[in-house]
Amino acid sequence: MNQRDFISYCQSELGDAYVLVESKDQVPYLSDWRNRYHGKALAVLLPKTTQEVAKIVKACDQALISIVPQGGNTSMCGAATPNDSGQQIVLNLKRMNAIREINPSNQTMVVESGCILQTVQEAAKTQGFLFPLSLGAQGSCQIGGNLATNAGGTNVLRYGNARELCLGLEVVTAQGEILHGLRSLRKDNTGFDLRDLYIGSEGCLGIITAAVIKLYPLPQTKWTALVAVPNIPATIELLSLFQKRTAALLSGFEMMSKDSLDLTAKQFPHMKNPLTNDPFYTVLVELSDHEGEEHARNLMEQVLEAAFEAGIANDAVIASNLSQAQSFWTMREHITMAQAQEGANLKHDISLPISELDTFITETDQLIRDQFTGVRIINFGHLGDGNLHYNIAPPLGVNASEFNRVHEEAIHDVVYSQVEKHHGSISAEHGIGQLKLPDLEAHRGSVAHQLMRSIKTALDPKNIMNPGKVLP
Ligand code: FAD
Ligand code: 2HG
Ligand code: ZN
Repeated sequence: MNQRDFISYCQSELGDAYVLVESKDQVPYLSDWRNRYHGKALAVLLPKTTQEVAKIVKACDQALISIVPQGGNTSMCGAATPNDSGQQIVLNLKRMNAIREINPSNQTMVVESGCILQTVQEAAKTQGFLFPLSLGAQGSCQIGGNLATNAGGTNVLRYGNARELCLGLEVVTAQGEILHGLRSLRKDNTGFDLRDLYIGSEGCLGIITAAVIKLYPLPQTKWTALVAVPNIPATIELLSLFQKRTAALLSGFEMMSKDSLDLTAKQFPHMKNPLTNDPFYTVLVELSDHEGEEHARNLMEQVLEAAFEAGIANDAVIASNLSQAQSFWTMREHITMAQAQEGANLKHDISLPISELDTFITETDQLIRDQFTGVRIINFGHLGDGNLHYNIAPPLGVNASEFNRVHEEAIHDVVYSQVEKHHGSISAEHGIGQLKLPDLEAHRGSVAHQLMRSIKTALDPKNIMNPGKVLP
């Protein structure tokens, strides 16, 4: 099948309206969220059913056309952007957005991969359930993209990341076969775990078309506080204190440095930190509870009191209503938007053993400040998971693209060697995509890298699934 026959075939299978071949129609699908990568596509395809996806993949397999699966296109590492050859197709799942089933007694939901995360959360809520995956991009990212990246977010310390929230998958393999794995089982040791292979595979092994996801009882109350903390050791002690005293009630523990909140207030002046005296670090703590209002509120007050006594907190404000709690979260989630508005920046989505966080930050801050005078370290993240977003913005007044062109590699080298030294990961939750592809082998080691390669070759021998991402 040549390319022209391929396009005609897609048009006959999907309908002309869902095969975008004009450049003007393709624009939203060809660049990444951070505007770092720009590609071209033979066509952007918008299938509606699993059978349509299977037919397209079979045709791609025959015609040797490579496929870039795409969800909400919110990847932070260029994972869903085609290359600039114009020979790849983008297969965007947004029309596959049905909620196939909500099963209250099994506490599961079957969703198609193109469902927007927020829609999934809302559908669960209407039945009295919580779907806990929660991230700043939830209004546009899709559940298929979340599973393909094993997304994390702000609820991981209580409920786990996307992998832990998924029981089964329906996948179209690289040969266009349908793997019917929508099993709603909490125990299932029947051979190798295929589901876990596809989760986190960033579109390089197959296309996730539907998933069985786990639901949880909706908490009756949530209490949210902002806490001023003098330094990182105090932040870690505060985390331990909350873990000991509130156990499973602790559902959020986010850290924001002074510089990250200053930047957010600069770009969004109505999002000022309500804590006065410019704390060095501000922690957002959330407790989720299934008992009456008083229970978690009392716990929050008691733990904060203990924290003041121990000298690990200087100040705190407990949200008095839902809208104030929401404003705390909005401020936290706008750090990324503030950075984007300020200009291009260098991101490091890293994780470390919590016991290493203090030395990592002290040493790395020093190294970066010594070697790159005037840069701004925008450090924030999911501290409860040991996950930092250790981002570097150029010095004020300096052209960002020029600065990054000259210094990007050297800055990554400093941060990533520190990550190695402290036994961390160079990608906690955003994935590898094309951004971190050159760093993966050195980081994971040649044996792990070769095993990944063997898996890729076994499942996608013609290398048509998202080539150029994750593995070279
Ligand atoms: P896309 O960006 O479209 O694709 C991502 C990868 O998945 C690509 O490799 C793509 O090929 C593959 N893919 C997509 N759909 C499928 C499918 N159906 N089958 C197979 N492969 C597929 N991430 C976090 O983990 N935690 C956060 O807190 C977080 N916050 C964010 C905040 C903002 C403001 C933004 C812009 C991004 C954030 N992200 C975060 C990153 C991003 O939102 C997540 O990686 C998300 O899971 C990607 O979903 P998506 O639907 O946009 O996928
Ligand atoms: C978050 O936690 C996201 O807000 C984005 O993972 C992080 O902008 C970033 O670096
Ligand atoms: Zn994050």
